[in-house]
Amino acid sequence: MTRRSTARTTRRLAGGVLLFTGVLLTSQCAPRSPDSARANASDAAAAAQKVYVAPGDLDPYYMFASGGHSGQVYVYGLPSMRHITTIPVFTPYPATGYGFDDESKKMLGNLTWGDVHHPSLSETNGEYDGRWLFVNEMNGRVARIDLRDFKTKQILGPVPNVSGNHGSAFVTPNSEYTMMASRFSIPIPKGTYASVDKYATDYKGVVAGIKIDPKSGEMSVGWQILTPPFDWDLGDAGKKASDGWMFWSSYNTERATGKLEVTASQRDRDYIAAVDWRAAEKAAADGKGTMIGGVRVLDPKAIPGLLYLLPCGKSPHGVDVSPDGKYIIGSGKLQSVTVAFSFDKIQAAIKNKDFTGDEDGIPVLKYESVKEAEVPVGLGPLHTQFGPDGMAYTSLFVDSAVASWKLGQWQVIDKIPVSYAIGHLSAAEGDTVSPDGVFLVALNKLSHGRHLPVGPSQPEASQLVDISQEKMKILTDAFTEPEPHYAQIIKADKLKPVEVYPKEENTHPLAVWDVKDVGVTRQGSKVTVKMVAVRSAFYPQTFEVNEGDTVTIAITNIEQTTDELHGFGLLDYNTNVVIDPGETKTITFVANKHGVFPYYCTNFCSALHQEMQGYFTVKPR
Ligand code: CUK
Ligand code: CUA
Repeated sequence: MTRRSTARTTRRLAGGVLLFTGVLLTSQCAPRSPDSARANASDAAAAAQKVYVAPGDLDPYYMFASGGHSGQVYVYGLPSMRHITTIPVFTPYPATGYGFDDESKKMLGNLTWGDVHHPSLSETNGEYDGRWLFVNEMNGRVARIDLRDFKTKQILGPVPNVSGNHGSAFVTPNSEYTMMASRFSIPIPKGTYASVDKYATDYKGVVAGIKIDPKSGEMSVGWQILTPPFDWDLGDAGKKASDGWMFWSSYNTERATGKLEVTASQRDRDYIAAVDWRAAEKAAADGKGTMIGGVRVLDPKAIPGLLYLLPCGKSPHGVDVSPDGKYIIGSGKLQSVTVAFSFDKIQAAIKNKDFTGDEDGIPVLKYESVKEAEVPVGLGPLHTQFGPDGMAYTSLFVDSAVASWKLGQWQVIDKIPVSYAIGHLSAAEGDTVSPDGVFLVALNKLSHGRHLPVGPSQPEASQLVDISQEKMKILTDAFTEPEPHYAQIIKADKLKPVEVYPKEENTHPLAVWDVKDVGVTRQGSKVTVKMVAVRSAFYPQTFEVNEGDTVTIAITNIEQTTDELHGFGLLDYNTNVVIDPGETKTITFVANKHGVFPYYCTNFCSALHQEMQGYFTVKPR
């Protein structure tokens, strides 16, 4: 049924494209308003047709959007732009009990916030394979979400030596690595003191490869490369022609401190780092480098061939590799062009030692030798995404617009204003080796009153753009919690999430599947409660401990029916977990106050959901 409705939606969309073309032709002589909200009625009808997903139909795409400093990932359907679910990653989320049960609490550690920037879907041969979603976070962490159940399964870090992990979590074309880089240089290892006056010499940057296990997706710290104290910004993995390389943009190559908006904007060009990650992998495997903070750190001065610098003007932000891997697009946010570097030319320059100098022993390639073209996209270019047939789309922060252009022709084809102040943009399968085109989402930084007023704390705006025609067109607005940085859009039929956890897969040592097996056991002051949740009761319905006991409650939801979730809210003990069908979750706490504490099901589950309750009694010492 799922597949049929997806096919139906896709067909209907194709119809919408035809209708849209007709409207374009007939509306050409009408005066064009820059504000799509005031577009004429037929334009609006055509746009509505393209985003409408009828009741019961399914969107043909998922969009995974970063939740910025909310620490979460938001899941949207495209083109409807409906928010479908939230995946808690770095922040507790009572709606699903994340951060309350023992396992997720342990994953979060001492940090209850994270700043998510770049979701990165796992890839096979440069195509999204629908297995995992990796997301980075500024406190030096990367998380893995399993797309089989849309749950966070691993949080790696804080990784030693990496301070402000922004240039992450871009994965390589066969998910060999997810990338990491330090936005803020510090003296390493962490904990080392050096006065800020010593910034240029004693502070260090790091770019790193985090190894991904090809079977399990489990991440482990791979290798790190020591760099001068530049601020590493964005990254992207090489693919096809440039497979085996990683790229990161930088700013503050001035190595300045103080008011960076002035001090770090002095040079005409900063750098893009080009890293031969297979060489780094080999050097690490050969035991080169030194252990710093428990990680193998490679010094590019001592190990030539690891790292080269491409000059890129000015204070570049995004660096994006074209679908064929032949071009590396660097966008200098303080200029009006985006630069395409040729991977072939980079290789030739390396071979011919076509260098203009070095930075702490790292060769700087000659700009004129590696540059393929400068594309006059407009003011404040940030990020580039790709469509089929060499189409490229660059976000323009200062212009508040998206420019489309073509690889190889290096000419702007169209430009569309967005509302307002665009950061990233995301195109359907837009950084795979075979982008879909069709849709692009502008992830704007300011919503600027385009929604019902909600007070000073305003959401951000995302706008769906039709890129199926040469002339781009805004179709609809949607809003998101702060702060959408990057997002990725994947064909919906690549994901086949489970709807219940099959009973036979539940290997939790405290799971019980029969109400006969529930009960309370005690070992000294440690109490273990094995509990079952099933419509519409908890078993046991009451249990008792002594004040001061350490209590572990293991709750198994023995339902095998779709959507039959149960919650366990325990009053006065700051506890709410939600247990999915077939899942076992544990909560451990000290019963540090005596009295009678009701617990109840927080997730509406049946007509008798309200009756699903019990009492936890704590006898005074
Ligand atoms: S960054 Cu936010 S607009 Cu963190 Cu990828 Cu460019
Ligand atoms: Cu179980 Cu409500």
